Amino acid sequence: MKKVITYGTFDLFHIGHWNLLKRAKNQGDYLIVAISTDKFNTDKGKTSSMNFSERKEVVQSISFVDEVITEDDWDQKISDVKLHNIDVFVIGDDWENKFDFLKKYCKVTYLKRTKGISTTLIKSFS
Ligand code: C2G
Repeated sequence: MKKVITYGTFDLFHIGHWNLLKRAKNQGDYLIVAISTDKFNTDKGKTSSMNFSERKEVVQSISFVDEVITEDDWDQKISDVKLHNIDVFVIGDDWENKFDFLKKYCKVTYLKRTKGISTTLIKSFS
């Protein structure tokens, strides 16, 4: 079984998140999504409209998402990859090269972001 992991806040879930998760799942057979806690969001300089449990509930409800874990800090990725026997790390190309250090442990794939949609944009309409 080929295991894939990806990380994110997934606030105000939209088609960009959906496309990323769908393509991430297509890289293997089992998809783990690590969702940023509210505290880690502040570390990332982000405030989300939806709190952690709301964001987790949405992502967990997606049929092709197999497991959801929490993302508490920047430094958990290597231990996550080892602990969960991850084969592929996937994230959007806005992070291009930022996680190349994981190449020692698993395949690293940066996927094209979906154009024209972002949580910031959605917030600007509200
Ligand atoms: N994404 C995308 N297209 C968009 C918006 C987002 O492909 N239009 C992708 C991002 O590239 C990311 C995922 O959807 O892979 C989640 O996006 P965010 O919730 O903004 O996550 P981010 O703040 O980038 O968190 O440790 C890594 C961080 O937790 C990543």
